[in-house]
Amino acid sequence: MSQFKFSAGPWNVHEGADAFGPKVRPSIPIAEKISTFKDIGLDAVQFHDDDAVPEMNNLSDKQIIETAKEMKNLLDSHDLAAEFVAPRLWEDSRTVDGAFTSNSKSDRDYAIWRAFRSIDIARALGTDKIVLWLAREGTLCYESKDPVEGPKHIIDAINKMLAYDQGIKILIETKPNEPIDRSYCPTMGHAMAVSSATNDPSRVGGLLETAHAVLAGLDPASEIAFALAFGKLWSVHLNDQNGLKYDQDKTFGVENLRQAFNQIRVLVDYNYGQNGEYIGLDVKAMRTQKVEVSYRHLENSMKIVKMLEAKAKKFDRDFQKKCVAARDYEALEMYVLELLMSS
Ligand code: GLO
Ligand code: MG
Repeated sequence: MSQFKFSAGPWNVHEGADAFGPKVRPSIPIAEKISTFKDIGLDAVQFHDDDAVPEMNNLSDKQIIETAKEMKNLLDSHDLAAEFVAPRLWEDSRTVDGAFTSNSKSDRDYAIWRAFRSIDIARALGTDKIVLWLAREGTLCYESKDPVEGPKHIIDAINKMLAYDQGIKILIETKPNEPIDRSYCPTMGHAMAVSSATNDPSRVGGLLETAHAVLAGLDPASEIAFALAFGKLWSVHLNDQNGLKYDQDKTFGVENLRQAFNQIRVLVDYNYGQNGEYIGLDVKAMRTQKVEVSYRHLENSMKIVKMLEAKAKKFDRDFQKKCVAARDYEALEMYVLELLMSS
């Protein structure tokens, strides 16, 4: 029996378009995705604000909440929870040069409007978690922005969100680059620093995505552990990444099994999930995958998490202690590899 609950977002079942080619699979309506999420064993759905409320820029604040309530009814009918809502601050023409950190005051005001609406939508969906994936908060041309003001704008925006709703929690999803060249909040260490500079650090934590840590040249398990050390790991996006390329969002564990094992081991050891946290899967199917099997990457990721969870529970701590006492880390390393390769 797994200790974990799982979630994914509608964007994790997609049409396969990439920067160099068009869609290769038909679009699946969100209601069908949600129903299939339940069938494959997910417990919750992750949302961008406009996944829950399409065309929200054209709706009144009241209409936005009413539409979100319809989505809540759909979730309830499948006995699924909403994990979080993330304002989509990277597609509108007013976020071309960043959102909270745009050089334009009116663009920054739009970003705050979207952030507040995300909070309204989260409340209507029954969650208190807001994820900030700070996609365009940084620079394409280093000299174009004040690099000291950038992080301060992010802190100001978070303070406004904390004041707008005294109960919400903000999870900063860190990523070093893509689509922005240089991000103002690239790692978990940055997220923890930003958290401590806000008006209520107890409500500002982190979400660590495996691929993003790899893109930063960091070890995902250590990034997870760092946030755990601060009591601020409130979600994860498990996936995998083959080195320093574009953000691949591969099935969890397929590239670096030992690194995947150590992510799960630290989550198991520190009883991740005890406060209702989910294992979020931020994975994308390969472009070659046909539509009939376009959920397989999610099912495989869940299966790999559970298999590694079983391995983590089997991990022989007495043997580990002996190796540590003898400082025989070659023996410990071999034990880990044998554990992973044994049936
Ligand atoms: C992209 C991010 C993206 C976010 C999602 C929720 O690199 O991983 O998928 O996780 O927009 O914030
Ligand atoms: Mg992610």
